[in-house]
Amino acid sequence: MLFKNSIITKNVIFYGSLELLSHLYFTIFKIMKNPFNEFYHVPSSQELLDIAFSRAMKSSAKVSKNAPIIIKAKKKETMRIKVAIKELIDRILNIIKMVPMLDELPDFYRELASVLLNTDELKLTLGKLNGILPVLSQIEREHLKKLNKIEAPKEGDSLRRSAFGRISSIMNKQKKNLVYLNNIRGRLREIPSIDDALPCIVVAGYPNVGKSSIVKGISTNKKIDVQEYPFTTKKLNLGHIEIKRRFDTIKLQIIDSPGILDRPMAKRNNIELQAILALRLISDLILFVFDPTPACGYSINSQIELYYEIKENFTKEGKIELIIVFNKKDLASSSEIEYLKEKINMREEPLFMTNALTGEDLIKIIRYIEKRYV
Ligand SMILES: Nc1nc2c(ncn2[C@@H]2O[C@H](COP(=O)(O)OP(=O)(O)OP(=O)(O)O)[C@@H](O)[C@H]2O)c(=O)[nH]1
Ligand SMILES: [Mg+2]
Repeated sequence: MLFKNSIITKNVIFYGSLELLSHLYFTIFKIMKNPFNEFYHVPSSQELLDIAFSRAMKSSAKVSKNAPIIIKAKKKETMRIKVAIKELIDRILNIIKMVPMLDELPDFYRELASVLLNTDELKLTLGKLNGILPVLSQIEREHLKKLNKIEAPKEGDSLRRSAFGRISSIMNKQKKNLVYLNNIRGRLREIPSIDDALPCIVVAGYPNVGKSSIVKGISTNKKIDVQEYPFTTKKLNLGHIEIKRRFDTIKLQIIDSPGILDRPMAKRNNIELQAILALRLISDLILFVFDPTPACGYSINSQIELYYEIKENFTKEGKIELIIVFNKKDLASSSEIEYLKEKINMREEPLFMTNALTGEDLIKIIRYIEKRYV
């Protein structure tokens, strides 16, 4: 039966002999569209039951007018049971198919998914959902067999009721699984669609230093949330910078990432790990933001440690440029600035001192980026 191995079947469709499909698959994911974009709303078990039963009750069997009443009853109830079960099986299969195969996704999406959710739990949930399909078929077979032997129309009615009862109890046991899928859907769909063909700037740093204010100020994304407390940004926000040239326009991607604390990787939470993933897997240029003042609530020495960690681990031995921004220049004293400069060995490198609150000097970052990419 097809659905018995529906998860596996899906694999075969993508990776089997259907070369055209797999080609299409890789073409789509080469530009790294969020593969969860087509993970649509997952209905609740009650919604699924309501649809299935209402379609079943509206269905009509083809039966001649003159047929004996018992034949009419058999056909009518057979049709109702068949329609209800088919409706449920089709919809459950659709739900399973909507969830991309995590193991086959591009690194960025696969790793981000495993940060955002427990992938074993997801696989288990899909397995459980898949597991009820043969049970539903079994209910259909059993009841159709019994329907064949009825001697009065009333018996047909009660057989159908008994089938619907069993279907309901099976579906109700899936309540939690369906709710779970709908919840993770919300998280996964928030992952930005990164275009692999466009450069990607990742803005990183300690929490509350002004990363979001900077991205909001220099990109097209004006919806980014800025607040006075740390860890306001809990996910990756994508914005764009458009550079007009004489005959065309270049589009760059810029990612506002959550704050990262200076601590061992194993201790970092799922919010920080999203920023680490963006730095490791999609950055072409890193904008490291410092707050040289105590305003962000974290010590400058911790920020310096983080800076060195990022420089050592995510610049691919200098292949990825790291730009330094000293934000909150309106609050910073000259001794704070000098201390920071000395600690990070600032000599020739471009240094941007900004006030992202007013937008002052953000234009200098834009000019630098323009020069670099034009
Ligand atoms: N005085 C001053 N305040 C700033 C400046 N830039 C940002 N802020 C303020 O600092 C606070 C934090 O700004 P955000 O842009 O949310 O900082 P963030 O680094 O994105 O913070 P998280 O998302 O929590 O990591 C907000 O209250 C901003 O208004 C600046 O240049 N000067
Ligand atoms: Mg932020």
